[in-house]
Amino acid sequence: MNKNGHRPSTSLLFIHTHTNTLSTICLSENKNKFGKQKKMPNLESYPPVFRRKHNDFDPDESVQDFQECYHSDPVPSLDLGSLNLEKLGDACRNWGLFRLVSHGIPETLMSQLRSQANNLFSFSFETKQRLFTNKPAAVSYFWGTPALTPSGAALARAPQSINWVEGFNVPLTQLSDRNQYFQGQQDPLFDSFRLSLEEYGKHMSRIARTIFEAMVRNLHLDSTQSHSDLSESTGLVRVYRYPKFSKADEALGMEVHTDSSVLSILNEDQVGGLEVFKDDKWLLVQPIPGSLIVNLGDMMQAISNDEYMSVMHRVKVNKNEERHSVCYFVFPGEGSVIRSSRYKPFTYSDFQARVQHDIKTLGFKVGLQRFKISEDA
Ligand SMILES: O=C(O)CCC(=O)C(=O)O
Ligand SMILES: [Fe+2]
Repeated sequence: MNKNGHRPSTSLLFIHTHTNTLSTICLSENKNKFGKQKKMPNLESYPPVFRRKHNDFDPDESVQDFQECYHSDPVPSLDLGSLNLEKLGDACRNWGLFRLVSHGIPETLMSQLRSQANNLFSFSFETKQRLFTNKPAAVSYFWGTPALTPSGAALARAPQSINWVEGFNVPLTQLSDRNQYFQGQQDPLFDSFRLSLEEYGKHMSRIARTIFEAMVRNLHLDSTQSHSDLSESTGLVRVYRYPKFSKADEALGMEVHTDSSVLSILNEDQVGGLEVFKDDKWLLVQPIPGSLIVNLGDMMQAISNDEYMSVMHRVKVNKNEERHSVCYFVFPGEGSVIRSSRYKPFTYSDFQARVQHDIKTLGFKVGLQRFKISEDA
């Protein structure tokens, strides 16, 4: 026991005999499994519907809170510094998702961005709504659904269950316009967040373009024609906070979906919760510090003529920890027509309009099926 009456954290190493992989079992008291001190939740920062159900916070709950932290999982891992085309092709065909290492983003920038976003989330719900909802601001605030209109407002939709998430939607194009971005907010947090996003956005554009060009080579597509199938000027970032929820089995942080983008690049904290649908099963993608997760979206599946797949995924909520992630999305250039032998020619705007219509009327996205040549859409 230390002078506060707490037993110090303990960390034990185990070798899994069946896989020969190394895991750390983290045992801790009054700290979560990643060594962060547990804090009382700032309830007024949550949307009211999350507040009511949120919580049963029990400071002693961590006494039994130990977790296995795996250091490997079967998700393919690619090294951006020496991108192996064959490995990339396999990951895109069989998984539609891969882990990316040696991507060149300083770990300090990745964690700084998440922590600045967390500070923004800690504003009261009412403040977030007042500052970022239904205003012609570049940044918008949403909760309960990730489905947004092109201007960033939550999309009214046919009844469905709520997604256990809140987020900020940040288009990256006008980041240098300080006033437009945060409507002249004086708090230095807004400006430091904007500057980090600017820096982060440059890395995202570089990574997306490098991966996309490698995919074009792997698919033997005409590189001139494909160039506008990905346009960095469409890049946007969403930062998410997934509240913890004691009845984690009864809710999803984000419902089952495929992304509509060409590529999505995820930077998550160490809580975990992202699952992919692989071989008819849901598989938890283990968070690995410093790595990114790249998802292929519907546009990439269409560009590849269905050779690559846009992967189905979802986010589970955690009963002990809230989770934070930052996701970058990039799309085809405005007016760029996607042509392939399996789909009617369409632009991303056509696709987005169809998705929005389906969500409003049916409550869910139908997606690429709407554009398949054989289908009466
Ligand atoms: O937060 C995550 O892990 C995934 C988010 C996601 O799937 C999305 O924004 O489309
Ligand atoms: Fe997604």
